[in-house]
Amino acid sequence: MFGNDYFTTRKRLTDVVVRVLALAEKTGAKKKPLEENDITKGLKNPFLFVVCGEVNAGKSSLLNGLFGENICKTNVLPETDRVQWYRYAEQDIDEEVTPILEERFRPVDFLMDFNLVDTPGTNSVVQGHQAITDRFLPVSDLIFWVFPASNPWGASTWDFISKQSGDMIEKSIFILQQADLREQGDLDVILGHMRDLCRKRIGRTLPIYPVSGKLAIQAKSESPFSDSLWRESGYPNLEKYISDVVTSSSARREVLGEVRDAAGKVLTSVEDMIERRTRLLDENEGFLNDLEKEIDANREKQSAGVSSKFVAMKEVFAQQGASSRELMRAKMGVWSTLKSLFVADDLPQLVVKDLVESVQEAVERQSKQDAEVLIRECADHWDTVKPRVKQKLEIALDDFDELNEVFTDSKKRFIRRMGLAAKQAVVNLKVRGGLDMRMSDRRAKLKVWIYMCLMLLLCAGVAGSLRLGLYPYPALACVAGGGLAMIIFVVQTYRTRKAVITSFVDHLLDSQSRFTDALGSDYRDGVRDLYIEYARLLESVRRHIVDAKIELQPNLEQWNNLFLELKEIEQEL
Ligand SMILES: Nc1nc2c(ncn2[C@@H]2O[C@H](COP(=O)(O)OP(=O)(O)O)[C@@H](O)[C@H]2O)c(=O)[nH]1
Ligand SMILES: [Mg+2]
Repeated sequence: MFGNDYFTTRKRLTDVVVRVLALAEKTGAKKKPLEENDITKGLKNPFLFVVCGEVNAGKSSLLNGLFGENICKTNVLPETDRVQWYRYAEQDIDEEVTPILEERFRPVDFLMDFNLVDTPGTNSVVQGHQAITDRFLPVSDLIFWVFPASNPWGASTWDFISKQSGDMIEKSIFILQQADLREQGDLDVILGHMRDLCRKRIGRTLPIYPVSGKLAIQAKSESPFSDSLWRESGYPNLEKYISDVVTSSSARREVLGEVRDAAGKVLTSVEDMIERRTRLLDENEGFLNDLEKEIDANREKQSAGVSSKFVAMKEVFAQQGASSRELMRAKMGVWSTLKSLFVADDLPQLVVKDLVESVQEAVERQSKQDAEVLIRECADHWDTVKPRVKQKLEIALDDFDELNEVFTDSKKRFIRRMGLAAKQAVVNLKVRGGLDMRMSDRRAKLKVWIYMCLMLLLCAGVAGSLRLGLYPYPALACVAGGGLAMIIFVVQTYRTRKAVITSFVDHLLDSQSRFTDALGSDYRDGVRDLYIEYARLLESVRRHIVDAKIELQPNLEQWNNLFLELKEIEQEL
């Protein structure tokens, strides 16, 4: 086919235009310059070739030879009086537009790119067809003036041509048809005369191609294609000329250039849109980061000053000191103490268990309150976040109350964490160890008096039963000694009880600040946990932004490709 370069570029440009429009649609960019005035339709406009000449000059045969299909009927008698306009359609349709113009639609592929106008003849008897021909000439890309080699001097064609304007002449060529009817020598003479006449009639010479439509049709119809006949027909030179016209047609190039420029403009607006969108997304991301920073700052604020939050612990410890004191007083009386000298004593364990339980309970109670306060803080903050997100990102966030459920678990976790931390902190205070030690010290001391008492009573028994010298005095003395030891035991029991209780309670009160300090890191972790849960509420917003960014990526790649392709097309043009 003629002008492959042109058609390849045009096809590429058409593809690019379709993709640029799709990308513009996707990015919301302006498509206007490409859609305006149906500029892209200009791309599809087929080339128009018009054939003029006398009846029987061989015009139809010329076209059949060129396009290799027997579309234009040929005849020794004028085939028709009408101007025939050959165009593409999916099936054969002949349509009489006026009594002298007929549209012939044919399912022949090359007609998509080339329309042909076959005229009946400059010397046709039918009036008015020249007016029709005149209508086509100005919009044509190439005009073939066909002369029969048998007699190229027919006045009607030469008259018609000399009436044409410079623009028409510019796109005209002469065809000396039926060249096979003449010897080469004759042809050379005829061509010389034609050039002279041409100069005379229109003031310049035009390219002249001596061809034989008959041989060209034969060459194409032979199987395999006959190269020698083809060369003999003179068509190769003519085809080359037509190809050059198609490829170098400045009007066509101009259309391609306009479409390319329009596509470039749309692409620029796509770039603007992508850039604007990227900037907006970056801004939104910054906005979201700021929100997250606010949340972080709130978290920091809430994590600080743990000790002040646990001032209530002071009371718990004081209370616990008092209740332990009661318990110890009750369990460290004379009888209990006496029993504890012989049977294992569980008092420290009881005291510590009681302590752990009440401290844990108190911390959990306090933590519950704290968690509620923290969640309320988050809710208040959320109330400020919602309208800002709505305004900036046009995303409607749920009410905090609807999200409150999210915090049920984290609240429980917070309380539990603090309870366990409290338990561990009490264990770390080592109250049990200290108490155990003091109790066993006490027992050791008290044991001495009890043993002494028992020994003396035993001695009294032995001395009494053996009636030793000075009877009964030694026995009585031993009894008295035993009694004294017993009295000392009782006194010591109370004295050491007081000492143990006092030191235990003092130790407890002293440890209180160490205790609250120990809770600090767990409290901070718990607060962080809650706030992580809170910040997670913004995840949908984050996802929204990330999705939009991901969506933007292929657009950017497409933009790049289209930009490069347009650059290449520009170079081809
Ligand atoms: N020998 C010869 N005859 C031709 C050639 N081209 C056309 N003819 C004959 O000339 C007559 C008119 O041809 P046609 O193409 O219909 O001419 P039109 O009236 O100008 O369209 C037909 O009988 C053709 O067979 C050719 O190249 N060589
Ligand atoms: Mg014809």
